[in-house]
Amino acid sequence: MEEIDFLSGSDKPADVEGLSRLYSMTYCPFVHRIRLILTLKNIPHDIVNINLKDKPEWYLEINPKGTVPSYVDSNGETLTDSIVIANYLDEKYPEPTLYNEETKSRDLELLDHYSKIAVIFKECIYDEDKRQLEEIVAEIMDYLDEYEQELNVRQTPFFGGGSPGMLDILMWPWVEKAKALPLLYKQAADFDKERFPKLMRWIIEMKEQPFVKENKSSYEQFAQYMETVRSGKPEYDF
Ligand SMILES: N[C@@H](CCC(=O)N[C@@H](CS)C(=O)NCC(=O)O)C(=O)O
Repeated sequence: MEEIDFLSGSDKPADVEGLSRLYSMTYCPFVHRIRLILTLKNIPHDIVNINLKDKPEWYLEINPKGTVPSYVDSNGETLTDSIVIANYLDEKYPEPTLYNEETKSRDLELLDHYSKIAVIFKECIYDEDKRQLEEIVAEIMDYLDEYEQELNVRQTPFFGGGSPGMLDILMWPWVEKAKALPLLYKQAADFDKERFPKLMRWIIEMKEQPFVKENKSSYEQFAQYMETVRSGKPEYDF
């Protein structure tokens, strides 16, 4: 079902007995968060892609905000917003658990701060940030200092400890897509790898995780997709 993009005028695809459903859009980083969790926790589900430019009417009954991701559990419970869905899945499917009690409150704080990076990223990909990319990357690096320091304090490869936890997973989609920025800006920008030795190691370790590999998306295709969005005619297939 995943290949089709459902748009206005389409019929809602029938629910599959016993399966939960993720409403998705292939290039959405917020959806990517949930796909990572569904894979890691081995949760049976199907995926329905929504055309966000021309949304099906029935989708607004599931999520009146019209955003993806939305998650409809096999028991009919409906959740919207990636962090709400992520926390719900972690409670319902505790294996592996994604929070450590000792670090949970700091994780939530860091997650909250991370939304600043997500906002900058969004403004960049929609061509709303007219600064030079070098300046934008400098600002992102300033935000990332806190994460480098945190890995130094924790002395573990992941924020979650010896294996990825909630913060690692919820941060990842933007890291994986970061190389799209120079393509979209057609400008180079130096990321100071020496300033972030722990984060650079973290990226290598994250890339090695089977659930990350399974959901890997190409930043080149993401950039191509964003070019089509900027031109007003989003295309989902390359
Ligand atoms: N806070 C939401 C943000 C979701 C979001 O912005 N999704 C975008 C796609 S990446 C979307 O659905 N945009 C369509 C729209 O806003 O109409 C979350 O964490 O799930």
